Amino acid sequence: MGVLNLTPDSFSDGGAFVGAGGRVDARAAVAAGVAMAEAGAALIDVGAVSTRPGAADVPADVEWERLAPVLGSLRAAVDVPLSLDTTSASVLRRALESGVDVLNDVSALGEDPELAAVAAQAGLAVVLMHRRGTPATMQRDPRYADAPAEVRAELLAAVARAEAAGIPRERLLLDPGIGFGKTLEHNLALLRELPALVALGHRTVLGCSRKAFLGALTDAPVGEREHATTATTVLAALAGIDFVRVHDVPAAVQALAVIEAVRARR
Ligand code: PMM
Repeated sequence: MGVLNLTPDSFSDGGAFVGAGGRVDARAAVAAGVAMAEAGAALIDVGAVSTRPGAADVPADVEWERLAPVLGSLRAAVDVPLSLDTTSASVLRRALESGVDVLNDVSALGEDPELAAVAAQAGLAVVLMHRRGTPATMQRDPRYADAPAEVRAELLAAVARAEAAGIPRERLLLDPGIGFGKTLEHNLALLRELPALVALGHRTVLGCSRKAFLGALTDAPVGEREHATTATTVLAALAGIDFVRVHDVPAAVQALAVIEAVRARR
C-alpha cells in the first residue's frame, strides 16, 4: 500500500506535492502514484490531512481542495485500487465520484458518525485503524496495562460498529495504528504480538513507514529510515499481515518478493 500524502505538513513526506501558497502540484502527485503502481503497489493510499502528533484539524473544504485535482487523474492513470485516508464523511462522499475503492479510517469509525453509512452504501472495503485520542492529544502520556490486548479489543469493538452500520466483515481490514497514542514500548509490544492480531481472522494492515519510533531506535532522521522500515515490512510479512503501508514501494516490493518466494517453495 503506497502512501501519497497531499499535505503540506506530514512528518514523513510533508510538502512533497504542495507548492507555494499551499496548492497541490497535481501533476507531480499523479506521477508519484503512477510510479508506485509501476513499482508493484497493490493499493495507493491518498491522504490530504496530516495525522502526525499535534497536527491541527483541517476543514473538510480544505481537505477536498487538496484531493480534487489529484483523485480523478490518478484514477484514470493507474489500474490499482485507490484508498482514501480520511475521517470525513463529506470528503468521502465527494471522492466516491472519482472512483475510490477503500476507506482508510484512522479513527476506526470513531470520529464522524456518518462515515460508516457512506462507506457501507458505496460497498467500500474499510481499514479500521486503532488510535487513542486525536492527533492533537494522542502522544500525551498514553497508558495501557496490556497494549496489544487492548488494541485488539478496541479493534473488535470497531468491527462491531462497522457491522452494525452494514459493512460486512469480509470488507474490513484491521490496523494496530503504530504511533497513534502509543509509546515506543507500546509500538514494540504491538509488533511482537502481530500474530495475535492476525489470529483474529480479519485482513490486516500495518503502517510503520519512517515513523518516529524507528528514529528513536536508530537515530536516523526521517528521510533515512528506509532500512528500518524494511525491517518492519519483514516482521509484518512473517506474521501474516496482508498489507504494509509504505512510502518507498520498491523497497517493500523487493523485500516481499523474497519472503513470498521462500514461502511458496516450502
Ligand atoms: N499512519 C499514518 C497515516 N495514515 N493509516 C493507516 N491505516 N495506518 C497507519 O499506520 C497510518 C495511516 C501516518 O503516517 P504518514 O504521515 O506517513 O501518512
